[in-house]
Amino acid sequence: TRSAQVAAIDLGATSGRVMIANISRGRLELEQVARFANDPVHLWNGRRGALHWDLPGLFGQACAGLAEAARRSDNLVGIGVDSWAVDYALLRDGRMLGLPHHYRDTRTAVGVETVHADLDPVDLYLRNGLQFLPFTTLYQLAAEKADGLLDQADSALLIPDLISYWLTGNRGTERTNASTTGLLGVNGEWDIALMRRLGLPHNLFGDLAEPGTDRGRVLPELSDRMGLPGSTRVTAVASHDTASAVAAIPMDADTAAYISCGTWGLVGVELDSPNLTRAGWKANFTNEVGADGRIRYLHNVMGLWLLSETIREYRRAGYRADLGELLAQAAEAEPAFDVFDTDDPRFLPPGDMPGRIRDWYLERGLPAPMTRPEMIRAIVESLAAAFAGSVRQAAELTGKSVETVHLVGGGCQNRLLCQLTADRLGLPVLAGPVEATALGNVLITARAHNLLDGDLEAMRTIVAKHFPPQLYAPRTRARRRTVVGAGKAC
Ligand code: LFR
Repeated sequence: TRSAQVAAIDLGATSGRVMIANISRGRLELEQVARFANDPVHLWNGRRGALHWDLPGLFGQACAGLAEAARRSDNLVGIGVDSWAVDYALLRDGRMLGLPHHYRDTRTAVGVETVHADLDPVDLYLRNGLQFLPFTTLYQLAAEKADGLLDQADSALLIPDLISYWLTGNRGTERTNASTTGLLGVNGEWDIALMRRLGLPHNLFGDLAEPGTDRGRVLPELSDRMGLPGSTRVTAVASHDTASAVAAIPMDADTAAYISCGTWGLVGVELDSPNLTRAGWKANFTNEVGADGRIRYLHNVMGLWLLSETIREYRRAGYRADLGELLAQAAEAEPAFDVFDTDDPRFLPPGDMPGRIRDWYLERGLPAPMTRPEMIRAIVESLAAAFAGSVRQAAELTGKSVETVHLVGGGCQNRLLCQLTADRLGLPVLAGPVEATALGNVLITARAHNLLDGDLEAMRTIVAKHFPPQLYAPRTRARRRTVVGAGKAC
């Protein structure tokens, strides 16, 4: 049979990329055709400067990437789109009403207040199974309502669904990403009663689509402009980036935990059904929907955001800060500082990260990292401690006996982070693939086009064969005892 290609548009909070996978007889090759920065924009809204995503800019970059994909392929049959979760565009009569807000915009505080005034957080957890994150869609919508913006909209689309809509003219709400809105019940259906209770329109998002659902052909005027074959179709993949990443982790879900580490570090295990316990609620573990109906039982750890914001701040202050160099120096530095609590909400918004981290130590009368290598070391140590702590919690909360930990995404290139995570857990860390998200994306599209068949395990076997992970063996077992609760000091 002739080989075929599928393209992935993978939008992360820090950067986006377009990849193509070449697939023939169970062989899979992945090639990056475009990579671009995702720089949020501040727009004055009459009262304050609000943080938004530049969606038209991202769409333009994605289309340029698809045009390049078309040039580099001879049989491009499908396209899938994934992105970060929770954010959405409001539309009226098919037109976007203003730029989508960034989940790190501070307006959500109002939403949290109004929702929790009406609903006990435990009741909410029992309905939607989600950990508390102040930017979950339902809080954003509540803030939007308070602003009077919701009245103008007749529908909403999550970010990957918006890109798919702009590509095809067809709408739908893909299930894995819908599960991050807080409006989907643990039974898998929209929670209409919850929407009514919160005063939200119950038909904002429309019908749910499973990963693998056809979204139709690319609009002819667009596909001509990009030089795509007229037959190229768009598939709804597991469009929440973390769902795509987890789908492509070459793991044995019975004995492995995972860390999907990019801007965020998503740490947990895979389950067959939601796990709703008071202990899980307290530990802030979420039940998000994965590919093929699996449950991603995980906790959001702050992730590489701490590093990227720190580097940004150093550069703003005029230093030539190179992450690679600083990491090499950090690896040599003594781990002389306590780990800080990476979950502290002060680290959520953009800003002076090294200053905030230093404050965290000083407020407790603890010695604070002062030099740049010391700061980077403290961040990586604290992330590793938080990762290890969440792996241990995931195991305790589910009764799984975790034997290995898979670390995928950009963070798997950070050798210090992988090693320290292995050391803190006393368990082997299997690092890679770095492009797990794009792989999960193309695998679902390829399966929808019958280029591959099989269940999630079969797809994971393909990943393991073509992208063998790198082993980080724990260097010591002595530190194991320090793991419990590490990184969660307050
Ligand atoms: C990772 C991610 C997380 C989600 C956060 C915000 O990119 O999608 O899973 O909690 O971004 O959407």
